[in-house]
Formats: sequence, structure tokens, C-alpha cells
Amino acid sequence: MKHELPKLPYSYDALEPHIDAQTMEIHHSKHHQGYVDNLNKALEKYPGLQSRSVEDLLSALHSLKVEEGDRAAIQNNGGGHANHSLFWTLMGAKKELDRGLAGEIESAFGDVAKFKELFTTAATTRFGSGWAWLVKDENNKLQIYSTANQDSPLTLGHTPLIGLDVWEHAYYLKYQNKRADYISAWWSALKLL
Ligand code: MN3
Repeated sequence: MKHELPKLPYSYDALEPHIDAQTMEIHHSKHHQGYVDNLNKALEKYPGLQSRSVEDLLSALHSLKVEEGDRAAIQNNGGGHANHSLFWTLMGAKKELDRGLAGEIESAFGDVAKFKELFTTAATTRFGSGWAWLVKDENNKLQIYSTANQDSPLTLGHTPLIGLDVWEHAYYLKYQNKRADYISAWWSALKLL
């Protein structure tokens, strides 16, 4: 079984003006496709791993019986595939506030506004390329942090709930070096909160 690029659940221009159509098209059809292709390439030597989901591969990353170079390729490209697959589903037309999630956020961080502030700081201060995350950790507690590159919280035994891509490819066409402006626009594209 080969991994495949998931369809976007909306059109490339659906997140305008917050995220522009050209960025969405390149991000999805070139960057995400590249992670999928390179993940498939990394798994060519390992037929036993080819039927496992990308989430499963990342959760088991450190115990996979693979060469170290291939482990790094699975970390980077499997992470890229899983992270973006989640990312697309988080955005879209605003839905009614998810009371379950909001309630958990309130008990963990005080209120949704405080959560947004902490998450924004994690996204703003990630040096270089990476992601900001809201995760459920191994004790079922919510945590906010960032990871470098395409590193997935799944490799730490955590379940990602909300992820924000802060690679320049996610915003450079519209926002250039102004990552903070992109992050603030992204909150408007997030459908959950
Ligand atoms: Mn990206």
C-alpha cells in the first residue's frame, strides 16, 4: 500500500484572505506531495512496514527495524505527511465552538484567550522551520509546545490536536518575513476555536 496525498476538504481559495490560494496550492500539491513521495521511497526496502499507517510508523519510530538513514527519512517525510494531513482538516469555515475541546482548554490554561496567547508564543518563538502544537500527552494532559522541522508529537507518545505550520513555505508568498501576521491570520482560518 502506498501512502497518498489526501484531498483538501475545500478549494485552494477557501481560506482567502487569511491564507492565499497560491500558497495553498503549492503547499498541498508540491510540499505535501513531496513528503508523501519521499515517505513511499523510504519504505521501498521494507515491505513489512508498507501496510502500516503513517501515524503508526511515527508512534513506533524509535523501535522500527530500519537503517538509521531510513529512520530519519521516515521521521522527516512521515512527519511531513502526518502533520499536513491534520493541518488541512483544522482549517475552513468557522464551526460552532467545540465545547468539549474548549472546556478542556479552559481547565488546562484558564481560558481560550490565554491558550491562544501561549500557542502564539510557541509558534512565534520556534527558531527556523517547525510546528506549534496543542497535544494530549501520555497522561492525557494538554500541553503546548513546538517541534523543529517535521517532527511529530506522535514520536513522543503524544496525540496532536491542533498544529500550526510555521515553515516559511506556509506563508512567505503573502506574508514574507512577517510570521506574526501569518499566525494572527491563521487564527481566523482555524475552524475550531
Ligand atoms: Mn508545510
